[in-house]
Order: sequence, then C-alpha cells, then structure tokens
Amino acid sequence: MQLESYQIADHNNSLQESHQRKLAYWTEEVANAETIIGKLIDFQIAIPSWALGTGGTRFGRFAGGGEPRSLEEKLGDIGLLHALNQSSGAISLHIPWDIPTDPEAIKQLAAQYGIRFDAMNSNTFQDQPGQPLSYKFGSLQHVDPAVRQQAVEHNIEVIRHGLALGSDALTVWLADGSCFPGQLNFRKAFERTLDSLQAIYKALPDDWKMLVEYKAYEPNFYSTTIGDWGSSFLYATKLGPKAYTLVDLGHHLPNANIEQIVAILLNEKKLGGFHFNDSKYGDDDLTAGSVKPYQLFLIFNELVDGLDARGLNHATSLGWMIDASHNVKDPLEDLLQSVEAIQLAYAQALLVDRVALEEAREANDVVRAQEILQEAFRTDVRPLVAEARLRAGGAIQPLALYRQLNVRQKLIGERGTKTIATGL
Ligand code: AFD
Ligand code: MN
Ligand code: MN
Repeated sequence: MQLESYQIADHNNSLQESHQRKLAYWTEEVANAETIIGKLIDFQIAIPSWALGTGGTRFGRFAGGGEPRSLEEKLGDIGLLHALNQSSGAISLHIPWDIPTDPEAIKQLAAQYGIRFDAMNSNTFQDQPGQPLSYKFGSLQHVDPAVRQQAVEHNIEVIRHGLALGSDALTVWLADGSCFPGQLNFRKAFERTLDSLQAIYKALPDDWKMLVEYKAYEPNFYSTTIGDWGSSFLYATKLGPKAYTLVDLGHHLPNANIEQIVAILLNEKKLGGFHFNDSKYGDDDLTAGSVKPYQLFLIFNELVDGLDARGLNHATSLGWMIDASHNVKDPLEDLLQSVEAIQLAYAQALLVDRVALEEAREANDVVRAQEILQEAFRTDVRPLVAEARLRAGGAIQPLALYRQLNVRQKLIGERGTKTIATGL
C-alpha cells in the first residue's frame, strides 16, 4: 500500500489551525526554535528489518496480520512510516534473514521510498538450514577453529551484501558466552573472539565502520563474552580506528547509568551507534521512551553535549537505530511511537541551557543544575516536532493518520492474516 500525498495534505489541513496555535508560543518566545526545527528535520532514525513483524517471546508469538513477507514488503512498510513521519529514512538489514535476490532492484525500490541502507547485521547466534557447523557453543569464540572460520566468513559475506546495497557499517552482536560456571575459559574466549574480529576487520572497506554491540546476558546466562561497554571498548580499541562501540539501551544490568557510559565513549571517540528501545528488567525491547522517558532525555543530553564538544554533526556522526519488537502492539504503530519519543528527547536536549548548566556546575549549585535539566524535560516540545514533520512533508499526527486510513486493515487485505515476517 502506498500513501497518497493528498491524504497527508488533507490530514494536515484539518489540524493546521490548532497546530499553529500551539506552535505560536515557540516562534514568539523561544529564540532557537528555528535551529531546533532544522536539526529535527535532518535527524533520521533507521528501522531494523526485524521490527516490522511481531517479535514474540520464547513462550509464544501472536502474529498481528499483514506482516511483510519479503524484503520488498519490509521496505514498503518503512516507506509508509517514512511517508508519515519523514524521519525513518533508513533500514538496517539482518543477514541471512534479508538477503536480497536482486540488490540493484532493492536499491532502486529503497530509493523510491527515500530509504538508505544503514548498518548491516550479521547473525551467528542461530544455526541456518544446511549450515555445516553449529553455533551452539559460540561462534567467534568457539574452541574449534573451523567454527570460528565459518562465522568470520559469514560476516565477510554480510559486508559484501552491504557493499552491493550502499551500506557503510557492519554491526556485530554475538550471543557467545557460557551458561554455567566452569564451562568457558574467559581469557581464551576473549582472545579467540579478538582474533576472529580482527579477521573480519581486515575485510572491512576503508570507509566502513564496525560496530561492536555488547549485551549483559541472554541467551547465555552465566557469562557473555562481549558483555559490557568495557569489553566492547577493549575490542574496538584493539581493532583500530574503524571499530566502535554500539550501545543498545536494553543491554545493561539494572540501574546502569547509561548516560555516563555514553558520555565517556563519545569523549573517547569510540561511540559508533545506538539501538533505541526501553525496558523495565532487561532486554525487553519495549517502545523507546515508554518506561523511562527521563533516562532517554538524559542520554540525549549527553549526546548533544558530547557531539557539540567535538563539533560533530548530530544527524550523521553516529548510527541511530531502533531495536525493539514485541508481542502486543501493531509493529508499525510501535515504531511511530518510538521515533516520536526519540525526537522528543532529542528536541528537549537541544533546549537545555548549556551555558547556565556549566555555570551551575562550576558553582556546585546542585539545585540549579537539576532545575535546568528538568526545565527542558518538562517543556512540551510536541509542536516543534510536528512542525519539523510538516515542513519535511510528513503528517502532523502520524499515528492518528495511520489509524484513520486503516493502514493495518489494508495491509491484511493485501497480504493476509497469517503472514510471517522473515526473521526470528
Ligand atoms: C539482539 C541485539 C541485536 C540483534 C538482535 C537480533 O539487540 O542488535 O541484532 O537482537 O534480533 O538482542
Ligand atoms: Mn540491539
Ligand atoms: Mn537486544
């Protein structure tokens, strides 16, 4: 299904008056409103191909209907999102779930929707049909060099697919680790993983980035070989200048201070990318900003501060991606909510009075510092984000329009109720 521009225009016309009323405060009262709107227009958030179907848990999966059955249909879904919000102009593919049969045709289709190819993801956490050796006991860390070699070659193949599509980054997330004390020699597992990563790094084109994702636990429950930002940072440092750490918000132990981790990695020039989601307990993959919006704001506060301190472009210096999918929402509605939550946190971070904040810090004025942050966080920036969408050609209220147009019903009509998205 394709959205027609008149549908967006009609929707925007019907909301124009109340939108302008809300926006008036900004244009009259806030000096940097125009700058913020410009930055919001530039800020694109990549959609992972695996978030377009119902995620499920290990206890079950409740498919919602009309899910994309192919890479072409996944691009179609992101095309819909992007038409609605003009902020989802990138896709992150997972190999082998998304191997394009005709890369040129896929590239053209993506271009029609205004979508580019963000980081490519390799998969050595599952065995694929016909695969000679198993990853049951790990991939890049495996005790058997033949398994490690197979996993290295897979990653190199992922780079090749990415090159054909115009991507410029490889994300490596490993399930490698151990389930029981005594199972693994930690030192050897670390060294073997480094060795394997080095072999992949050698095949990385000069203008590519390698993003090393860490995760505290699951599917291994005793140890994870790249389990925290420290080990990811070590690998990224040992690998070289093209390797960076990727922060997935759900991959920390409870109560970790993610904003501090982000600040330090960015300052050390080793922060490469982000996977946005939210969680209550662990890798819950919930909608960004749904549980801890203040934490999301604090993270963006450090991102804006750190990027500005190094004179970096907010939109292009890091890889921005959502990594969320679960059982109980329409995946497209969920993604619209996540993108909006990310934009709100970003806009609020842009509002922070950084000069005043620094002064408060220098004076040890703790109360004032908190007031400055919360002043920004408690400001309703929704009209600004809507205005950015409007100017870029999107809808003032993407979610409302999605529902008005019965998009999901139409997708079910086209694809059927019992479709399964390729992937997990
Ligand atoms: C994992 C990681 C990740 C990986 C994905 C696969 O967050 O980035 O690619 O799930 O579904 O938990
Ligand atoms: Mn992730
Ligand atoms: Mn995850």
